[in-house]
Amino acid sequence: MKQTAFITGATSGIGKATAEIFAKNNIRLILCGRRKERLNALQEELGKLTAVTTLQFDVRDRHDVADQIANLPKDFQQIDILINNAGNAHGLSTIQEGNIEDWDAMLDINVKGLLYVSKAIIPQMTIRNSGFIVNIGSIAGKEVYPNGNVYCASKHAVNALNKAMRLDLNKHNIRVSGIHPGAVETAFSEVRFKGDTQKAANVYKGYKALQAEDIADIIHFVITRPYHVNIEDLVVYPTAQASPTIVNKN
Ligand code: NDP
Ligand code: 8X3
Repeated sequence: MKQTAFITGATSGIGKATAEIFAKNNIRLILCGRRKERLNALQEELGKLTAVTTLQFDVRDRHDVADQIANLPKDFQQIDILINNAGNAHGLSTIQEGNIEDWDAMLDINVKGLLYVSKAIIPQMTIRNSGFIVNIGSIAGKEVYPNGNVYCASKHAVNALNKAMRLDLNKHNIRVSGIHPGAVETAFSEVRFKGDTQKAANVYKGYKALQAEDIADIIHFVITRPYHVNIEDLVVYPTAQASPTIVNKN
């Protein structure tokens, strides 16, 4: 039987590339994001390869998240794979100069949003005693770097929640995997630097950063291992990057 995957942050970057590789491999898709026109375009394109439905919500709105997931079309109600990917960094500054709205956004989206979506989906997995959850963390969830403070804290929380899910869901045969990428060339830096495209482009200049497709490929590998195999934690760097702050640039 075909599996159904629920992907948050499917409108861009890693989430979109994951939707594309899943579609090519006949996985049915529930694609989520705030940008409706992008969701429509994906439904049109990937709908040629697999069954696709979309949900437009902000992961911060827990009532909307719960309502929309509870009211999925009947043939999309069973979710086999959850990809908790929606997230971003907002700002890059010292703790003393940090912007409180940015802190709220990162904690509300990256941590609480992930929890709201998980809370709406995990119970059906525990009833069936099967399911797969992939949490997209970051190297920022493994190491703290200067000026990364609250983004790093949010991703450390994702790392902790990944471990917590693995422990609590163990008796339900639910597989849980955390993937922690280094620099991936997506809209991530544009969001972090609030639309400053020059500053964003500099992050990926002088070396070959990871591409969204590299991470999507790894996610697909992780979810297609035999049932008895659970890849619990993966840290993925570009070859040129040795730590959050050490990048071998030309
Ligand atoms: P993108 O900016 O390309 O994608 C972010 C996605 O998250 C978009 O689809 C966006 O959709 C969605 N999103 C953001 N905020 C919300 C919200 N409030 N509600 C619902 N959806 C939201 O970045 P990436 O693909 O790079 O990021 C994906 C994940 O990977 C994030 O969790 C990020 O922290 C993580 N990551 C990224 C790295 C990188 O270097 N790029 C490295 C390590 C981890 P929309 O705007 O339509 O809502
Ligand atoms: C994104 C990678 O190093 O900018 O999570 O935090 S980093």
